[in-house]
Amino acid sequence: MDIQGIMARLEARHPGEAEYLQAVREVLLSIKDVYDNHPEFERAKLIERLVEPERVVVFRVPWVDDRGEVQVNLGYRVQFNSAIGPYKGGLRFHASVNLSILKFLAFEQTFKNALTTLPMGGGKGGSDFSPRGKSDAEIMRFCQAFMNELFRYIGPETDIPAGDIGVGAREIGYLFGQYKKLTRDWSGVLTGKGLEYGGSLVRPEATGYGGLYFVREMLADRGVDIRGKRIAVSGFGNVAWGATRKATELGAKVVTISGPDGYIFDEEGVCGEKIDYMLELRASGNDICSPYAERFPGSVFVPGRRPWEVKCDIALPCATQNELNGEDAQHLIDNGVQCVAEISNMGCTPEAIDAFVARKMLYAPGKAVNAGGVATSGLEMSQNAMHLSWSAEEVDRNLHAIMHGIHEQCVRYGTEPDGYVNYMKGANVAGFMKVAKAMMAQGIV
Ligand code: 2IT
Repeated sequence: MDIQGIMARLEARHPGEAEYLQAVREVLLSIKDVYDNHPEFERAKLIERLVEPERVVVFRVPWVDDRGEVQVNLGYRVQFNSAIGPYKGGLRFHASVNLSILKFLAFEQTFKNALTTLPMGGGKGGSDFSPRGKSDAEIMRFCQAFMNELFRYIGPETDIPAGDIGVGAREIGYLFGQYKKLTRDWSGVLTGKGLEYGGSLVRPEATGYGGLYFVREMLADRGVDIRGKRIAVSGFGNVAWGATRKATELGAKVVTISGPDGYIFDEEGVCGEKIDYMLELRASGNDICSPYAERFPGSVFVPGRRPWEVKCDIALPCATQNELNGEDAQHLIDNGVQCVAEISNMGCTPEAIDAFVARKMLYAPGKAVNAGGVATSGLEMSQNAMHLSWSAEEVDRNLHAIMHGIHEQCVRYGTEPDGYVNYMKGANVAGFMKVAKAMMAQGIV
């Protein structure tokens, strides 16, 4: 595989799409050897097809704010790959959203979904709409306006969106209501729904819980117990919340959470009512974590900085892409970190990953670690299709088994001759091989 040539052509065709190009480069570097062992892939121009989305829909979203002013945002749905199932992936509402970010997320989602073993293709969507400071009525009107266009492109067997940054249970409810009104169809077209209308138990917790199940297996492989470990978490949203809950339940101590305004250092641990308070912080719509320090006097707010300067055994990026760079990696390494696992998508920059892998440290990428979220969305789809709902124990048992299976795939495809498990390589190769075989079987489409 001529990685340089492929990347040069992609850069010329999609100039400035930095996150997308970063995600593609990482996967190509990981799969090169396997790919080169399959000349039939080259003849079928498999990579050239795989790196381009099957379809991208971009649309305007006009809505009226509380002052009566008309606002215009952009809406997107990137339908990246449907080789192994209908497009599946979240919607992100954030001021930073652009095509590059959604293409990287949809590309990653394709391999992540393959790793879950469930029949789901890769997609992602969203808008540059910022929920920060918006009223509930504004959120509802925006969601309705967004669905007024999106509904044409999605369906329970076509494309099933869910939440991501800025899209939680409330937004999914408004989106679902509008889809149903427009189509007169009650269907499992979105996941992350409320429990009263087809949602699945454990879906809110699933990304964080699955992440911790995965981390526990990574540590266990090296004979290390998670109990008593100090964990640095970033973010304070749904993913950080689930991760903090499960980490605490497993006997570890979470000493940080963070927001765009800085981070909270809590030596006593983010536990008990403090974890519930994360939900309140989130619901405030303010996108800041600083109020935590006023509420819990034992903790300290460190403005304008990231939590990776704190001494910890395990670092769990749970906020957004590229939130842990080479310098942060060096701080963590100097402070003796043992394990870094991305629960956010592409949480580490390539420089940070290189630093961890060069030292043969425990490092695992988002597409493996955070796959529990979308996997549980897949379980929600199954329940909707069967018109029944499973108990929390049943869903959690399935989630557990899926995360165990992903860990196994990473070990199988990522173990190097000296025994080091390169989780990035393992996840990329395992995910790629499944999608590649499905694409080969389906011809040039
Ligand atoms: O990044 C992700 O995997 C998600 N935001 C969840 C996607 C889903 O369809 O549940």
